[in-house]
Amino acid sequence: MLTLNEINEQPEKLKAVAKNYSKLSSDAVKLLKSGKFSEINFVGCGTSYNLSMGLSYQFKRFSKTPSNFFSGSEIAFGLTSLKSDSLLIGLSRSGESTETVLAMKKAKDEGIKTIGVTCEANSSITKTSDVPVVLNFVNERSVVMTQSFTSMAFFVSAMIRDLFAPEYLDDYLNTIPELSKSVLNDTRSFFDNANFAKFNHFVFLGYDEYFATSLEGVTKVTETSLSEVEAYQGLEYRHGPKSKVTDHTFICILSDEFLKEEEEKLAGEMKTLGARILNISKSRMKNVDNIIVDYNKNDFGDWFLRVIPAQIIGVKKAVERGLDPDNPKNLTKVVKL
Ligand code: F1P
Repeated sequence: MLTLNEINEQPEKLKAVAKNYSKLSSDAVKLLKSGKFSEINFVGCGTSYNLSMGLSYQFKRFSKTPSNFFSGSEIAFGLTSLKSDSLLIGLSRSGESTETVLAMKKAKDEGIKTIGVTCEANSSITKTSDVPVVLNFVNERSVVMTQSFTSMAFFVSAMIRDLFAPEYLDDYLNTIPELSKSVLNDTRSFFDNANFAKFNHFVFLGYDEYFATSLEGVTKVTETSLSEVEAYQGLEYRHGPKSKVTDHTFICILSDEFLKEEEEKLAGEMKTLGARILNISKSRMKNVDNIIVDYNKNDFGDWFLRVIPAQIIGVKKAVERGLDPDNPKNLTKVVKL
């Protein structure tokens, strides 16, 4: 199965990102360091929109420069306009999603500096970027984005450290690929042993970058298994959405060190409502299942690794429902208008 193979290849792809990082990043880092940009904004579609959101949160966590994230259509069709002294970073696996390419072209036509991050050499986005970055060792054949998401997320998250916390860069480049191996192994063994067939309602909860990860969880589980799936900031779940909790509900809490205690209380409440709870975090939660992402800092730098359980849930559920994750319903690999 293509999609599952590409999920399993993520550790080696992340290793390739780390190995090629300095070559891939040098022109982009030079441009980012060269000018005083009023804002650094991110743009993408679908999974690449979730990617843009997570990267904007990471950027804001390390830099005082404002940052926003947009879907391609917001910029392409004039819903929002960008400051002329800002810089736009476009994310696109294919480099061909019409809205993202249009957004980048619009920005460039307005004299806004652009960096395009893609997996496809000579794609349209590379033509509308002052600095194109091509991860040409990521050649996903699936419609569903998995290793392209984590590889592009890792590359730009590393660049953010390069710019604002260079003392962390080497450790980050070495840690993340290793960490992805244990997250993948722990995820596989968890779901191989979990009685999973009874769950048909999935919820992903997280804040900031982990909210972007939760939205990516919605995209993955939707695209592959057509299940009922939703995402919220953790404690928001009490404000209405929890009304749908039954004993067919599977809740993944991507807990963080700021809200951990409150998230643990929430987990307990949802468990009494019948849900099964999986905490995906650096520290354990009591009385629920845990997948520990043993990341050594509180800077949300493991945000894209936490999508791996969602990737596996989607594929497992799809197979169980007789669906083919390699041919997701209604979807094409690239959306062109
Ligand atoms: C964006 C995207 C994917 C989605 C599907 C259609 O692609 O929306 O996220 O899974 O493949 O295209 P891209 O702009 O990152 O190539």
